[in-house]
Order: sequence, then structure tokens, then C-alpha cells
Amino acid sequence: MQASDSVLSAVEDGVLKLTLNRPDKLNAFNIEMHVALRAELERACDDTTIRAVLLTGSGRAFSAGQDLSDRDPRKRTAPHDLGHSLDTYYNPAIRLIRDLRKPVVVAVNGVAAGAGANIALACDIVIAARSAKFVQAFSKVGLVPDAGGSWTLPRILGEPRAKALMLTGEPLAAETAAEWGLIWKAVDDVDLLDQAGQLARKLAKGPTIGLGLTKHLIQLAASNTLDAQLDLERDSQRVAGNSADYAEGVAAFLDKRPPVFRGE
Ligand code: LHQ
Repeated sequence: MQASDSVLSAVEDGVLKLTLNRPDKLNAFNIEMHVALRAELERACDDTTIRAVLLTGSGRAFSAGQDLSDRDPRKRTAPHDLGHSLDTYYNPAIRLIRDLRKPVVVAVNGVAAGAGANIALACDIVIAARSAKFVQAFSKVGLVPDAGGSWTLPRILGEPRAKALMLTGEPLAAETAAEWGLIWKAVDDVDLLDQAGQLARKLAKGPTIGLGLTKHLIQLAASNTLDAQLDLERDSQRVAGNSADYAEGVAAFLDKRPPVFRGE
């Protein structure tokens, strides 16, 4: 199924592969791309045959963030309400990625700048091409970090590195991002899509209910007390323990055979 030219989509082996596709604009976000991405993320949520998402970009970039030619102040008599852009487009996308109870792998194939960087960093497992870089470009155009970046970077990197990256807009190389724990790993450019695809397919064959609950637990850990987290683990384990995939996992272990999880 192909929803829009600006986001290519295909489902194979339980993986919804989404490719941001405005390569001549370094996959910068315009409204059409936002609408298409949102529709695809909603589909990932609703369609039980989709058990993992793989997001990437076409051409030499992952995404250069907001399409600035769409936001040219010289072409307006009144200023744009950028808060409205965030409410309508970016924030729902970040919430959909984080709330989706299925793993989202992102293959960062080249530069990821501005909101493009922070959309990538909102995904569950970030694999980047060694040549890719992450640029908190906002300060260069007089804006503040958005798309969740001002939340994600200080939590993962701490204030010193988050502030330096965000105040200077200096690019962060994929390998350094991996050394700093901001992403899962940097791989050779030629191997990126193979490795990210293999990982997404493996996750799509996993116990989807348990994986979704695990994602949720990890996301709440930093803001929960230990007591609240222990309660949440109990509640989540109750749900996981009632899943058919748990029964299959234990049966397969006892039978000494690989499990066949159905995501149920
Ligand atoms: C672009 C863009 C772009 C349009 C490259 N737009 N054309 C903002 C406002 C509204 C609501 C809420 O949120 C936001 C959040 C944001 O995302 S703000 C930050 C927006 N992004 C940026 O400031 C990044 C701007 N781009 C760059 O700094 C560079 O292009 C990077 C570092 C990404 C890549 O540099 P190069 O590899 O040297 O490529 P380039 O600069 O030559 O760009 C190639 C083409 O892509 C070029 O077009 P052209 O027709 O000359 O070939 C650029 O104009 C176009 N392009 N980013 N965001």
C-alpha cells in the first residue's frame, strides 16, 4: 500500500517500513509528509499484522527537520504560529511513536537535523550510518529545540552535553552519538539497511504484547518512584503472563525448540 509519495510505505514480514521521501529537500517536513507519516503511524497502531516499524529516509539525508521554505517569514504579513505547527504535526507524531506498543527501529541514513534529529531520537532503537550526523540546528535559525529533543537529550546525555549541542548547533557524529549512549549503534553505511531490517524483522517475530509492555515500562522508569515501577511491573507481568506468546515461549523452552510467537 502506498499512502503518499512523500512517505513510502511497505509491509513485509510483519514490519511496516516507512521511508521519508523528499530527497531533493533532504526529507524536510512539509504538511503532506506530516499527514502521511501520521496516517502510517496510526495504521501501525491499529493493524495487528504490523508488529514492528522501521523508519528511514531516502537519498543522502534522514531528515533536515522542518521545511524552512514553507515557513519563510518574508512571504508572510503576520508571523507563523509555530506552536500551532507543533501541536498539529510534530507533537502527535512523537506521541504516536512513544505510545505505540510495538518496537520502532530507525535507520538514520544521513544527516538528521532539527526536528528530524529529534524524531529519530524518539524511536525505540536508533541505528545510524557511520557517515550520519545529528544536528540540533534550532539555534541557527533562532528557535528552541522541539519534537521532544529538550526532554530526550538532557535525560540521556545530561545537561553539559545537551546544552553544548543545543546552544551551538554543532553536528554530532554517529559514532560519538553511540559512544555517548544517545543511539544504539553506528554501522558501516553499506550495512545500515540490512542490519536495521534484520533487527526489525526479528522484533516483528517477537512476543509483541511483552515487547510493547517492556517499552512502556522503560519509558516510565525515569519519572516513576521504585514503588510505582514495581507496581507497574506487577501489572504488566500479569498482562504478559496471560498472553498466548508467554504460553508458547515456555512450551518452546521446555520442548527445546524455537518459539513461534504470534503477537497475541
Ligand atoms: C532544506 C532544508 C530545510 C528546506 C536542507 N528546509 N530545504 C521549525 C519550524 C516550525 C515548526 C516547528 O519546528 C521546527 C523545527 C525545526 O526543524 S527547525 C530546524 C530546521 N532545520 C534546519 O535548520 C536545518 C537546515 N539545513 C541545514 O542546516 C543543512 O541543509 C544540513 C546540515 C541539514 C545539511 O547540509 P548540507 O549537506 O550541506 O546540504 P545543503 O544545506 O546543501 O542542503 C541541500 C538542499 O536541501 C538545499 O537545497 P538546494 O535547492 O540548494 O539544493 C537546501 O536548501 C535544502 N534543505 N534543509 N530544513
